[in-house]
Amino acid sequence: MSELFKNLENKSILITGHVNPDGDALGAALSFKIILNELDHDADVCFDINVNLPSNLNHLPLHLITQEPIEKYDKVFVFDCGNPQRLGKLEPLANTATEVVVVDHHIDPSFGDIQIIDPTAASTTQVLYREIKKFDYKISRDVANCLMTGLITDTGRFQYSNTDSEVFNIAAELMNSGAELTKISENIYGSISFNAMKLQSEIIKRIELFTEHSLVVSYVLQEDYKKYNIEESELDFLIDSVRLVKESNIALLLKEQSDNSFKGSLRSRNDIDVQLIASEFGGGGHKAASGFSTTHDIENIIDKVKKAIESQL
Ligand SMILES: [Mn+2]
Repeated sequence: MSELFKNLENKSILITGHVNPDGDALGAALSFKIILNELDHDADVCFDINVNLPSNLNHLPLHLITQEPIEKYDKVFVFDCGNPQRLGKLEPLANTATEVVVVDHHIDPSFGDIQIIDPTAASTTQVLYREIKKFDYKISRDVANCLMTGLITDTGRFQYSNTDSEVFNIAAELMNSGAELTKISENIYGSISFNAMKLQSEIIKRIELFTEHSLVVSYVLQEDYKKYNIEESELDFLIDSVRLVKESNIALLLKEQSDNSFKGSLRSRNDIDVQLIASEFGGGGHKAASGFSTTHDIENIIDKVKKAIESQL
């Protein structure tokens, strides 16, 4: 039996993950919630969500998310989050819990009484899937769809370098359990709003190529969100357009925040480790995909990123 399903009797349980959860954090947390419920255990799912969740994840059973957690839990399960600070306003609940279980695929999570971690796994839902397979449990369509969502989003629909044969084997098993691959992919990648499309054309016009560093950069400003009446969370797909540029191996997309700081998304398609670049700004993630926040201006950020690239050449 997996550690995940031990000692749950009569315990108050919280399931959570990083702030503003993505498809992997949500997919893992919601599938775990459904499984616990099926096993007759009550559990709250709650995140620190300070922007609206992107509509391309609304195929997930988001109604299972609790708006307000209780004051204290016996057990806290944390998915897709290697650092307690990334729990945001839910961090105190992890600190006061009797036991914290971390399931993750980031490198060296800095907390958790029990850690179920594989930094080589493509997604947290992959790590969770392995644990589920350790006992006799029939995965329902709802659980399969949640797990598949994490797998699809964290592998860039089975295209990033973290996609290996195990990922395909799990995806095949999830389809046997009823996962709706086409429906999920269509919602996540196949449909964006008209305004998002128009804004994308501006972002593409702004692209700059720095040949020497094999770097491509673009940015979104606060005024863009106003002009196109669109929320930042609806623009997660933009980095995938920016990274298409053939002449570059590293892509950077900067998004201005309401306090005029910037959030940066980095992608790499060669040996350059963008997690190292993000860490220069106190950010993190994975070798091929990382992110950070900074108060530097665009010019300074680009300079810093170039230097970080040089140090890896
Ligand atoms: Mn993940």
